[in-house]
Amino acid sequence: QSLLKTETLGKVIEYQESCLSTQIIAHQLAQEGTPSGTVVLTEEQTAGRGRLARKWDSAHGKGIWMSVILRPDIVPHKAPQFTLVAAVAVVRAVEEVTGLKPAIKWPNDILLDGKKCTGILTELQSDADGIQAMIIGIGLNVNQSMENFDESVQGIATSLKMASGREVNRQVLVRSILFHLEQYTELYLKEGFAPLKIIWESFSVTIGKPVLARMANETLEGIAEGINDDGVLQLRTADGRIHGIYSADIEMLNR
Ligand code: BT5
Repeated sequence: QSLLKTETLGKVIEYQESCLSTQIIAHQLAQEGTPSGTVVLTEEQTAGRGRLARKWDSAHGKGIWMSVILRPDIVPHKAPQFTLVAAVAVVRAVEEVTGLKPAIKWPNDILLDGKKCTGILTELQSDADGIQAMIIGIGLNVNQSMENFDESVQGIATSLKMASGREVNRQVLVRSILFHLEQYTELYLKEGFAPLKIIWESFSVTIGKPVLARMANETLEGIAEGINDDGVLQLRTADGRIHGIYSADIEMLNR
């Protein structure tokens, strides 16, 4: 903690050896009024979660399983932008600490060699007055070998160690992620999403490519033209129409 180079992020740290999910702990702490910047860390999650109640495989001692509580003064529909802000912070930290060059797949995946090394999950506590707390969950595979992953993700997941061939120090990484997350959050609150959009697009593998966007009730195929100033994916279908995609699973089509 004393080694952190941040003003507010990580001034309060809740660490547990094992838990169901750092998101659950973060929600509780947020409700109890914990300050903005509180960080929850664990070695192991027994019920780590992704979007839509999907499972997040969180092997003991092998990854960064972290939730960050922020209380930004923004309207709820801007919250998904924070998933993109957090993704940029993680990519910068991974580059800085390991020299690897990860790519971002809209909205919440970070890839190395085409496989997923990080997932981000942004959840909200809001009421009539607006956002009370935003809980940004970051799951980063660090020191797993293939056999540390659940069989169900062995074909699609990778870790920093698998990509670089070296063990990576998780404390150094956490420090770097929190530093960049604080810097980018400040930039966002001062200047809006526009400058972050440019940085985000420079790391993106989605933009300019043919993709399938799977949503709750339809699937669209098209070219991912870019993201707009709200972080909404702009998908151009064969008929030339542009669709704004707020939430979807994206499959890259290699054609
Ligand atoms: C995500 O969901 O990618 C968000 C994951 C967020 C995890 C963090 S860990 C700290 C905090 N506490 C939590 O409980 N959660 C957050 P989604 O886009 O829905 O992707 C989920 C899918 O990713 C799963 O259905 C699997 O296919 C795949 N997956 C699961 N575990 C994985 C892993 N360790 N590495 C790579 N892929 C994984």
